[in-house]
Amino acid sequence: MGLRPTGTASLPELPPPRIGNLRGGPGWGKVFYERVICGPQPKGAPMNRRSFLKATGLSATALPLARHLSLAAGEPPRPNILWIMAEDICPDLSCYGAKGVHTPHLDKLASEGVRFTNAFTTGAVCSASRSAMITGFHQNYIGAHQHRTPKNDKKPLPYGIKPIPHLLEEAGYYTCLMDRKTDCNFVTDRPFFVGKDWKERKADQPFFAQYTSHGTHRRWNRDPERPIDIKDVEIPPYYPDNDYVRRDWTNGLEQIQLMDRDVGSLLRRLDDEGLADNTAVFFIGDHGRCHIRGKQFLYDGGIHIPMMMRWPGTVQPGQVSDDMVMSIDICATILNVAGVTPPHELHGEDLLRPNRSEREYVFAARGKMDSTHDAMRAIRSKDFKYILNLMPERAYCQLNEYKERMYPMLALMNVMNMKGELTPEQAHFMAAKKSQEELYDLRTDPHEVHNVASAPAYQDTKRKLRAELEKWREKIKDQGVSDEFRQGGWPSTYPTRTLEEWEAKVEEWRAYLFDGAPHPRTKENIHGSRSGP
Ligand SMILES: [Ca+2]
Repeated sequence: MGLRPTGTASLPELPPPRIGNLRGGPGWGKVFYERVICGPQPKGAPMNRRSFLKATGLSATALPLARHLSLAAGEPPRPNILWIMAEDICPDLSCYGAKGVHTPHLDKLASEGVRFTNAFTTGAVCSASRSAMITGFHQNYIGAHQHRTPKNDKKPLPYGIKPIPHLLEEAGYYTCLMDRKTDCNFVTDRPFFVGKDWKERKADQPFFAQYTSHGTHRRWNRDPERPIDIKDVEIPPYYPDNDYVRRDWTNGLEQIQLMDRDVGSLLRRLDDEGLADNTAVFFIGDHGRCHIRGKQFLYDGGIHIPMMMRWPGTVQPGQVSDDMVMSIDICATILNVAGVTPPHELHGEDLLRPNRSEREYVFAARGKMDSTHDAMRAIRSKDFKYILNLMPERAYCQLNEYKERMYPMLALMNVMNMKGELTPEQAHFMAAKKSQEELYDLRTDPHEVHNVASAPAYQDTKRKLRAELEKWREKIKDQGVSDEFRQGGWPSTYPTRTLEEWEAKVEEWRAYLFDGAPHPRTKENIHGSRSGP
């Protein structure tokens, strides 16, 4: 596929059903399995399904068949699965080394299993990322990449793909959504989940529960129990370092502390009910942080997430993995835990798979955000990030009502940019247009502020990454950008306000951040846009 910004709205032809077992494909190594999974089992540890099969000599490939059989006398129960998500969060937890924040419950969870330091979502906003995560497929492949697709425009999943709660339900699991959020850009013939709480399951029925801790989505609450001093946090260099920015940043970290306690309560319930030993727990962010240049964009602030997994008796505790993993890997892994084979091979990889090879690249895409039209694609290795801007003619900070209503830093950075007070690294994101290509050398530029796409020394690297990105775009049947999409959406006029208007917004935010004033209006109508979430 070339870089032509054209495409149609129709989905591609149906691919052939996958034949055979998910675990049988080529290209897998044994690195992860040996290093992270299946460490020595503690003496006297409870035997779960996997260790039972291991002990009895059954191969892992026996798992999918076993789901059709009734449990024999003495066979251990199938593991429960608890998938915990936090909204809008990068790895800003103390176990990841984030400054100022204290997250003992998630730190403990990480210490009891494996913590991934290079985990990324495939999208940078709720519905696109969650559509991918609940199916195991990149969101563009399933036509679910536009946030938010209007209700009447949502289509069923193509190719016979099913959301994983349906696959687990069909395998006998009790599935429950313990909050109210699924937020996907497709429709299904029945709700994703059967119930609301694992306590409603039948006796001896395993459960698959999903819970999102929503507080980390703006607006944030302060943490009176453990307030954080703004002097104790670390501000990325792409933001101005002043008290206004530090206060906003710190408020986000205090909300993360509240989320940590929320997750701690849920984990304590597993303990109290005697379920922890036979429950695989996943914790993940649904995409990056809700700050300017984070959520909605493909820099690490938008796609780098915390991710951890605990499964007593199977996943060795105290592990830290720097493997390149994606949020959609959780789907394949959960299906493995449950012993379920999906009808088509997922884009995500089963992290528990023996002989799994280490992935070199992860990929992400950005499409419509509410009614803000833009399109980006990204490939990331441990050393480099390449971003292809399919609509470089639009500003990064073109109108998006959500950001205008919710991000104090957007107002401040607009003012500082108009006054020429930003550093070049900070001003980059406030430009009226984008470069078509962005390349960052993460070895020397982990904050992605020095675009080296035009530097002679990086041309070979850029060509290689661009070629790999194009291969991926073909794989996901990327439809690119249609002329209609390019011209549509909210007004692309930039800047979105005058200096005086932005200065007035800064004062509103300053009163909110420092003086306890109410949150600025959240329903204002900007340039004729409609209010969107
Ligand atoms: Ca979210």
